[in-house]
Amino acid sequence: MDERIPTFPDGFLFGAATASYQIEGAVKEDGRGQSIWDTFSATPGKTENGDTGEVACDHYHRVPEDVAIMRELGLDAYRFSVAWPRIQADGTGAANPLGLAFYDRLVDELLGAGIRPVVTLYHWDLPQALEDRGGWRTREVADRFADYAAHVVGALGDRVRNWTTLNEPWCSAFLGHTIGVHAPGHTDPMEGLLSAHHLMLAHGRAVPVIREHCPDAEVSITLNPSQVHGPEDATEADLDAVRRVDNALNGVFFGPLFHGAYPDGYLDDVAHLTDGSFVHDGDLETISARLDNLGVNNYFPARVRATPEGATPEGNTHLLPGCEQVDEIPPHPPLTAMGWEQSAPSHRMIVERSARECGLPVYVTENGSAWDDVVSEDGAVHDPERVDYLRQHLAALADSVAAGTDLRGYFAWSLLDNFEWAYGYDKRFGIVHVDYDTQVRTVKDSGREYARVIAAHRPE
Ligand code: PNW
Repeated sequence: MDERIPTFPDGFLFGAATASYQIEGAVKEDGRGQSIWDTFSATPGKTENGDTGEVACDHYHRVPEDVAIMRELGLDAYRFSVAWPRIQADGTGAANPLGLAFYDRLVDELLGAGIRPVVTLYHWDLPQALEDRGGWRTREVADRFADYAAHVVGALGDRVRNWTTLNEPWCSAFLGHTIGVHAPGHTDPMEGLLSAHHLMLAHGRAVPVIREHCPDAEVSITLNPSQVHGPEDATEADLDAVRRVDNALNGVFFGPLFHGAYPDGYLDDVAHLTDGSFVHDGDLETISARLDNLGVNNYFPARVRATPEGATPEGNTHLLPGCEQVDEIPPHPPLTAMGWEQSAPSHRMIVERSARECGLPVYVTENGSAWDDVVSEDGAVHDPERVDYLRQHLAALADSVAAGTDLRGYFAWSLLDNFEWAYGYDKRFGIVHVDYDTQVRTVKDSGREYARVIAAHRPE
């Protein structure tokens, strides 16, 4: 194993990330309303073992302890998300002071520990009441999101400068509305497209609102672009499959956000679903509002080919609009516990591509891997695979920065083992282990390794 410490320039931000529904628990406390993930996870068959976020890591009651762990690791920054239904139980109207007070305490605790808060406004917990009115399938939700943003930034904008509108709108739109494995669990290609557009519209409406309430804000969005690989001996049909999947995963967001238009050919590839009339005059101007940086989450690359004539498509990618004749092909080993390929070179490629597309500074806002971790007899959690994954990915990113990529920071996913959505608590991504019976936290070997990298960047 390569034990050299990767070197990043001065000021490079080392952080860790979480999301509200995955760690907070306390779903009925202090006036929190129901979210689409409460509904989805309570629906039989939707999550592994019927797991829900009802208790999760009980972070809602453990802020001082969790911030102390961050301090012990030496983190510069902590990326967390605000639960919309804590601020507006039904997604509209006045802000709930008790909901705001929780994030207020969290921010103060972080600042007291010298840790920069990096706040995401939406990491998938839409108020159920808005879902009942059509959720992301409707344009109206964009205005609701801008109002919600005003409440949160109005309350925290005097202390928080780093604001991210949405986490991974691709997942909200297409895992939630087309593939159906995330809340609200629908399986309609057109719903995915509409939702993607309305998510971007919500983002675009929120950007000026954030700036108004926090004039020195650094505003961003976090995407989950994926490097798309074809087979080694790609035919022309395979290359067209790669192009289509690249549009369906990446271009569908890069285009409107950074180029003011859907990518060339995309609306043609989805013409069997829509005439494009969901794009209203002015939408693309709203969506392409100027940002200060881009967040990139990446875990694994996509590998696809054209489905052979007459065959049934393999995998889920063929469900995506415009990708109907596409096969997923096997990932290259070794795989993580998620079955995901571990490719640091692909990670570097997609970070560089993202930087070119947006023309802005980039942060890796999530990256990490899941393994079947256990606390061993010595009381430690030995996770050599995660240590190796971390080293490989940091090394690839350090090389990229040295080659001129404007990458400003890295956030490990995740600070804590947590509720891994449809996979429930089976899949552990933390650099800190959580015992869900006792809520005891144990820093894993990977957490210690990350701390070692961070410490090496501190002045003597
Ligand atoms: C991200 N995919 O989700 C999320 O931002 C996190 O909340 C999550 O815990 C983490 O990655 C690990 O899964 C993704 O299937 C979920 O392509 C699924 C996919 C990508 C990202």
